Amino acid sequence: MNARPLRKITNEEISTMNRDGAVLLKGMLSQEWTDKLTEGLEYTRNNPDGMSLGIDAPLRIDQFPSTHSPGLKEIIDDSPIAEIIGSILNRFYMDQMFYKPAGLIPWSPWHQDTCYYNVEGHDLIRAWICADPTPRDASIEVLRGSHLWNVTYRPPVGMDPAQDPEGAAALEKAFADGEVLIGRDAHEKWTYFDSFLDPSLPELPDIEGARDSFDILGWDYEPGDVLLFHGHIVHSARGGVTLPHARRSHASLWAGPDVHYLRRRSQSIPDPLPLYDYNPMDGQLLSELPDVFPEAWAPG
Ligand SMILES: O=C(O)CCC(=O)C(=O)O
Repeated sequence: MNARPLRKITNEEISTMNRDGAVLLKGMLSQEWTDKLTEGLEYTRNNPDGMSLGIDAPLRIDQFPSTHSPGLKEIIDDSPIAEIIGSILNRFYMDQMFYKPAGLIPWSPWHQDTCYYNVEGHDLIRAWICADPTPRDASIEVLRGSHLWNVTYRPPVGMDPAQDPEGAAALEKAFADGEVLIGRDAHEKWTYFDSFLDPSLPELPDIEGARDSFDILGWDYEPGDVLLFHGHIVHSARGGVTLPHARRSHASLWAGPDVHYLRRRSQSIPDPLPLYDYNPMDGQLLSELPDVFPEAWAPG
């Protein structure tokens, strides 16, 4: 299948991405790639692993699905996504599936992605693609420009120290002792609830309660489009609407030159499995670990 996008990303789209922190690229992927995406997502849904959350629930989330779904691996390795991202950034970090069956579509709450991962840097971009037409009411919304806010918010997941002070104290100690809070074994069995709701991070404002006070961007999405958004941007996926078909999305995270490892107390998603062999140091660039994060695409 052709690894080239249907068209080139324009300079205006790159400027919009840099200014707003998100851009919807219309008509980038051929029908063959959308079919491959559907196949890959259905495979993931039918083959859950220890990190699958909400099997048969209205919101199913899988982590690193391309490590076991052949179709999604093709999407990461061979589809135009690498070139689209590569014209801006060039290392694949990880991917996720968000599967919402037909019927009442649940919300994915407002959050930033950076606080979930043991990485830091400005050159972090998410590519969100969907196998189904998705009206704005069920698709991603972002707070325009929030990728430039110099704040990391508390993720809306994890063990709350107010509920379990002893458990929290043990995690605080482990962190102070230099441990990675979510270990290698998480790749066998793990959910968001195994992470730590870091009390030192500020809570997100009540965005839904005061929508008019925020500059919110959203889009109607058609299969073949590629939504790019910055890893640090505040975003959510809307819900509460009824769709006659499923809303099956795949989000991959890509890193550029300044992205480095940073052990976080708020880590809510395991490190990529091969990274556990390297014991990376805080500040170590991902580009210094080319066996784990090879260049995904280069011009020419
Ligand atoms: O697709 C969704 O429902 C949520 C996606 C999301 O929040 C993300 O990719 O970070």
